[in-house]
Amino acid sequence: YRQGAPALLMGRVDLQPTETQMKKLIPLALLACAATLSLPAAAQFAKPEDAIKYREAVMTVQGFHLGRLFAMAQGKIPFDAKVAASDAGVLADVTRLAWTAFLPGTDKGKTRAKPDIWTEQAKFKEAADKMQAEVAKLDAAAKTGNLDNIKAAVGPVGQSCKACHDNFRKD
Ligand code: ASC
Repeated sequence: YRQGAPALLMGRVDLQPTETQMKKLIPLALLACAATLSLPAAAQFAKPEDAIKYREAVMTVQGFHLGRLFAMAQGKIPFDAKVAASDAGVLADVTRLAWTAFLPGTDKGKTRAKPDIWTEQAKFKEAADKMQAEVAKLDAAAKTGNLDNIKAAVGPVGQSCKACHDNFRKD
């Protein structure tokens, strides 16, 4: 900022000093991320309720962005290619998050999570992987900017959500 701002004030658009500073920070930022990811998952949640709240928040965000893609695919709201691409990109990122929050012991209390998540772990992981694979296809479809491609890809994502909910969520 200190080096970049005067350059801007002098009418130059060269932001190289700021970029250089940013680049120096990248390895540090990556280290910080890696350190966080390598912590035991449990250390990220002080209480079981926190893990439950976290995964429900992730589901809410997923539902919002998928819901908007469905609304566009079904013609309920106008199609906006940029919004659709952004929604699918958000989904591709956010659908990675909930899994660390399905900790053993978090099937108790205010949750609709079924014990099967922990007793049928391979099946649960398979459902999770399927959903993420379908989301990856939706992301690729949305990046084409073509509504027909999105229409074809959004259904299988919804089905993969539903399959997991049917098997692993209490109603
Ligand atoms: C959604 C959403 C889900 C799935 C599921 C599909 O938009 O929030 O959980 O699709 O309802 O059947």
